[in-house]
Amino acid sequence: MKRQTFLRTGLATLSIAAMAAMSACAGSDSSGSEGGGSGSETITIGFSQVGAESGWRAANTKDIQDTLTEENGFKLSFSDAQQKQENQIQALRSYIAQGVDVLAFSPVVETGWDAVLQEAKSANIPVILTDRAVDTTDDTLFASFIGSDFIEEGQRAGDWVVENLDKDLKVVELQGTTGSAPAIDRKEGFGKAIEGTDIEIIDSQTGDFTRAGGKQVMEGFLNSHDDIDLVFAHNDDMGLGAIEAIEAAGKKPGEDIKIVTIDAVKDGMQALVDGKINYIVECNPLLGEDLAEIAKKVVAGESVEKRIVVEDAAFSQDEAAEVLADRTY
Ligand code: GZL
Ligand code: ZN
Repeated sequence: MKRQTFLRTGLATLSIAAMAAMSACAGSDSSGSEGGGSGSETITIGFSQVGAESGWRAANTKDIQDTLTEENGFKLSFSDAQQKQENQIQALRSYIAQGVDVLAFSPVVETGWDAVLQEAKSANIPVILTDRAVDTTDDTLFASFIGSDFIEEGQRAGDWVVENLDKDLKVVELQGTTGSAPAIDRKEGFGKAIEGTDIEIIDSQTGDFTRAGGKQVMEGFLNSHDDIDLVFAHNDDMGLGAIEAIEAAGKKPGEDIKIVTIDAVKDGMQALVDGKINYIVECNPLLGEDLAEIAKKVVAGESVEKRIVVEDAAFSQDEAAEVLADRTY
C-alpha cells in the first residue's frame, strides 16, 4: 500500500498531495488496489474503541460501524479494549503492522500514548483522535481530534445548578474514568461554574462511567452522608446507577436528591422525563461522519483542521419530553 508523507500545513501538503495523486494513479498496479492517492480506492482504517461501558459508547460504536462501510469506501478493522490502555496500544500496533492507511481511536486516558503514536508516525500512518483527547508533548503525532468540549459540558451542568437550585447545596460527584479527558475536564468545568457560591462538593469518586460503578459509589455516599442535596454524575449511566441506590435507600431521586448528568442517551432522557433526573447536558456520540470525512482527507494528503468541536445541546425535564420520541440514540 503506497504511503504518503503527511504534513499538516496547507501549501506544502497540497503540492505533495498533487504529486502523490499523480504518482498513485500512474503507479497503481493492475488490481487498482494501490493507496488512497486518487481517493477512489478503499481506505483501510484501524479503529481502537475504549470499550462498551455505557449507552454513549454503544451509540458511538454503532455510528462508526454504520458509517465506515465498504460502500462509503472503507475497510474498517474495529477492536474493543474493555477500557484498558494496554489493549488499545496493542490494537494500534497490530493495525500498524497490518499497514492500514489510517488509524483512529478514542484514548481511554489522556497520557501514555507518545510511544505508539511515534511508531505510527514513523510508519507514515496518520492518526485521528475521536471523542477523547490525549495530553501529548508533540501535537504532530495526530492529524486531528474530533470531539465535544468537555469543560464546557461540565460548566453547563454547573451553571444550571447555580441558576436553578439553592445556593448552599451539598453535592456528591460521580467521576468518569480516572485520567480520562471527559472526567478531568467535566470536573474542571463544573468546579468553575460553582466557584464563589456556597455549593460544596462534599464527596467525589470515580464510578468508571458504568451504571454498576455509579450505583456502588452512590451506596457508599449514602452511607457516609445524610445531607446530600445533589448528585453530579459525569455520565447518564452512573446517574442511572445512582437512581437505583437512592431508591433502595427509600429516597426519591430528582426530588429528595436532585441529579444532573451528561450524555443525553435514551435511558438518561427517559429518566429525565420521569422526573428522576433534573437536567442533562448532551454529549453527541455521532462522530462517524466527521471521522469518515477527515480520514479521506488525510489519506489524500490534504490538510485537515486540528480540532473539530462537536456541538452539544442540553435538556430540562420539559425539553426532554418534547424531543424523546425523535432521539436516535
Ligand atoms: C464522552 C465519552 C464518555 C461518555 C461516557 O465523549 O468519552 O465515555 O460521556 C462514555 O458515557 O463512557
Ligand atoms: Zn488534559
